[in-house]
Formats: sequence, C-alpha cells, structure tokens
Amino acid sequence: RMRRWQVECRPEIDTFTPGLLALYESLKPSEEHKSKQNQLVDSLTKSVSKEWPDAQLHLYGSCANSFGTSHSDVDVCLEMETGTESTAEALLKLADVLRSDNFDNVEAITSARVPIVRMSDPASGFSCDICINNLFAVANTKLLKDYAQIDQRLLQLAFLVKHWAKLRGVNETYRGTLSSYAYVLMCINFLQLREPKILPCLQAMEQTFTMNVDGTECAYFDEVHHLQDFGADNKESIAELLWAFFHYWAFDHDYRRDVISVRMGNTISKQEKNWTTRVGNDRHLMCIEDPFETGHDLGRVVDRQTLRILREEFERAAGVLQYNDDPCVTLFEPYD
Ligand code: 3AT
Ligand code: MG
Repeated sequence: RMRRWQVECRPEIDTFTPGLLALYESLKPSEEHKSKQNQLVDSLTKSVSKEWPDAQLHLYGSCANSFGTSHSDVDVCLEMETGTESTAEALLKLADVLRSDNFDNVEAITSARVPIVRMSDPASGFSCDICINNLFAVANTKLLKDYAQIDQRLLQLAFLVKHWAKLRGVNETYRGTLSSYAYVLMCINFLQLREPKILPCLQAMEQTFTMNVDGTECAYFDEVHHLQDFGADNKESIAELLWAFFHYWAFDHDYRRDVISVRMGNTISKQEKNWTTRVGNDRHLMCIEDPFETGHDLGRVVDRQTLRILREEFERAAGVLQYNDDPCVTLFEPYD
C-alpha cells in the first residue's frame, strides 16, 4: 500500500470553505427552536415534579452539548432517588404520568443499555428521550460543550460530519454504524492530533471540575475561557480539515492496532486496553474509547460488513473533496 499520509490535498481546497461554512450556518438551530425546547423542558418539569418533587432535570446530548442541529431530538436525564424501586419501574411510572399529561407516543424502552422513556411533545413536535440517573451522559455532555468553546473549527467540522453521516446512512447504531456522539469524539481526537494542535487534552490538564459518577471520577480542566487562543498557530481551513478527517479515517488510521482516545489526546493500542479479542458482542474492529467510561468502546457496534461500508464512505468523502467539481453538493448526496 502506498504511503497515503504523504498525499496532500488539492491546492484550491480553500475555495470550498465559504460553501461549507454557509452549510454549517444553515444547520445551526434557530432561536425559535431553542425557545420551543425550553418550553418543552418547562412542561416536562411540571409533570415530573408532581410525582417526584425532588427530581432534577438535566439536558444532555446535542440539545445541551452545542452540537445540536434543528433536526436533533431533546435528551433529558432525571436525577432522583428511586428508593426501593428499580430504574425500570420508575420509568414505567414516568410513562404513565406523561401519558396522563397528554404527551404523545409515550413508550418505555427498558431493555436498552441505557433504559429510556421516549415520547413526543405535541406543542413543539419534538421527540424526547428521558433517562434516569445516567449521570455519565451529563458529564460527557459538559465535556463536549467545553471542547466546543475552545476553537470554532470543532463545531464546524462536527456539524458537517454529522450531517454527512446522516445523509449517507452511517449514523445508525442499530444497523452497525456510529452514533452522533462517536462522530463528535472522532472530531475532537482528530483536532487534538493536528500539527500544530487545534485542541488540547482537557483530561490531561489541571482538574478544575470533578463529578463522581457511580464511583468513577470524571475530572478535567474546564476553565476553557483561558484557552481561547489555543489553536491560533494552526491556520488550516475547514475545507482542508474536513478532507484530512476523511483521509485519516479512510487511509491513515490503523484499525488493527489503535484505539482513539480523547482522554489521552492521542491514539493508544488495543493491546493496552485488552481490546484484542472479541468478548460477547463487542468486536472492537473500530475502537473509540469513551472519555469517562473507559471500558466502553463506542465502536463496538461495528462488524466486518459495516466497517467495510464505513471505510468506503470515508474514502468516497475524501475522494469527492479531492477531485469533485462541486464537492459541497456531491459530498452530501443522500445514499439510497
Ligand atoms: P443528535 O443530534 O441527536 O444526532 P446527540 O449528540 O444527541 O446527537 P445521541 O442522541 O446519539 O447524540 O446521544 C445523546 C447523548 O447520549 C450523547 C451522549 O451524551 C450520550 N451518549 C450517546 N451514546 C452514548 C454512549 N454509547 N455512551 C455514553 N454516552 C452516550
Ligand atoms: Mg440526541
């Protein structure tokens, strides 16, 4: 195999930056979208507090980590004492409460890795996932939000990658491709590895924020307003970065050996994590370490066939940005 890392992007790549930035702007949620979201949270708070007066509501996922588009759902975590009740029982009770308060399509999904109640809000039309006491999600939401404030190229890159993944059909964990959360971690790690670096490794710095979740310390440097110029020495444009991102995942990433780790700001070896053999359904063919639940591989859903599909899509995307006359359109053509 030729040494692909020596390949450079086309010299006129920057001419595509304005088009990509316009697309990014169009994906950002509107003020109206945000105010509808707040209304939903208010009505949900009222419903929940009737049954559980001490429950606290946290938003998590893309409605709170700043990586949300106008198409994103609303993810809510309830922090509460469940007493002798199991989480599943509490969720079933919650589903009843929400039904009687006229939320639509209320469904308790208790068999998932993270059990939830899913419903839709007739006032806003939003769909909403509610989980109970899943505070890892609250912690990783804050981590992503803090990274997003350091260099604006992270949000731009991640919005474009998420949009691409949705349109190309590779953002469906139940079909063996990757979650939005996994794509954002891939973007963060990629920017941690640029030369010069565009993002630091917050978990390797002084711990100014800590949160204990089920005995695991989630700690990192969160005073990100001190890091506003961190990426300033790197002048790469968003078009260049998007091409380099796809090129990395198509040709440079060592799928056999490496795990990407936002926690370490680097790649680490599968050997080190004992992710070399298949355990149950965890295949570890494409390895993305969760920053706090470090035993958790976000790529575990990927099998041989979907890995091939993903790599073909990365290759196609890199090729489109390298050679196509109208990459801003062709890149996002829906896969049928
Ligand atoms: P969308 O804009 O809704 O596509 P999102 O960031 O809300 O993107 P998801 O709905 O897939 O992403 O996930 C919601 C949040 O749940 C994101 C993250 O805080 C948490 N999360 C999702 N998947 C995992 C996972 N496998 N491990 C730990 N946390 C996860
Ligand atoms: Mg979501």
